[in-house]
Amino acid sequence: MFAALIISQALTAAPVLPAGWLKACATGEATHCEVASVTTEDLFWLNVAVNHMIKPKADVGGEVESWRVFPAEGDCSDYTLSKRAVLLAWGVDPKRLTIELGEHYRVGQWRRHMNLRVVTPSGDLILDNIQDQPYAPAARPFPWRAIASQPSAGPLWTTPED
Ligand SMILES: [Ca+2]
Repeated sequence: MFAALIISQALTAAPVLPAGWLKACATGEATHCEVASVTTEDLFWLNVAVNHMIKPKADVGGEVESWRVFPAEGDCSDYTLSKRAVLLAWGVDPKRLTIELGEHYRVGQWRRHMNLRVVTPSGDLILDNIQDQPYAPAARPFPWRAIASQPSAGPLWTTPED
């Protein structure tokens, strides 16, 4: 209930994170985007902003999966890369950011999905385009089976631990 209230406010309130600034920072068109620190509240607002800036659209079947930063329309990979790009522009340590590639069980079948996992002082949080509220790995909204993960500052791709 509380989370639903926050999300409702987020969608009706004046933008805390201007969309143009987020996009410019992520694409390198704006410089000096670093912030002193990134709180869990900042992660929430970032997740809300990006989730509502990109119009949901699945990749066309049969084509190579496209991963883009702030396209007008896109899917989970595009939301994930866009959030990651903003956090890197904000100066977040790349070691705190992991792209999670896996499958979640939703609407009766396993579906390929991608999230951004962020290490915070109070534990990991996952930024997902499925919902605006970031969540802990133990509180995933759908059953999840991991395929691989890409720590920004680590090996290219690894088999995740969970
Ligand atoms: Ca994609």
